[in-house]
Amino acid sequence: MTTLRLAAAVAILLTALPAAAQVTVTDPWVRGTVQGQLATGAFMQLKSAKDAKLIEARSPLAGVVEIHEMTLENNVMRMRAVPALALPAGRPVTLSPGGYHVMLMDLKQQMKEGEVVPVTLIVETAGKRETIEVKAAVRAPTARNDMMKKHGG
Ligand SMILES: [Cu+2]
Repeated sequence: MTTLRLAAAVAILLTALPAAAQVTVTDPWVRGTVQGQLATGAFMQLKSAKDAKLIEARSPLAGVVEIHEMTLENNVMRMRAVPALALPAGRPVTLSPGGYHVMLMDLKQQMKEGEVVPVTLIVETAGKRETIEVKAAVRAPTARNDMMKKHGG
């Protein structure tokens, strides 16, 4: 079992390395939470050298992580999970409050301003998967918190 896991880890490492420079992540941050709040969003700008898509995100501090999209439907902002977020070659894609975001749910601890949240992004380019480790800084839980209410968290 250990050997298998090691082999898997090496395989992931080998597939990740050649593509490591393909996607750049700028200004990653996480909205801070108040005590007892179970969900928040992670935001950043992604730019891929080649056509790619963000297919998955993970964090050790969240039990469930999804890629979400916010849309205006009948004058009401709604968010929903999307299976993937397209990253067109050379074009920056912004994850921001009110738009796409990485939803961190089932939070294991309070997100305090100034702390750093590790987030792993899985990006697929031409069938190959790349793992990107991101360190997102926690910012104040103020402003435009309305998106959180829709999750009941
Ligand atoms: Cu969301």
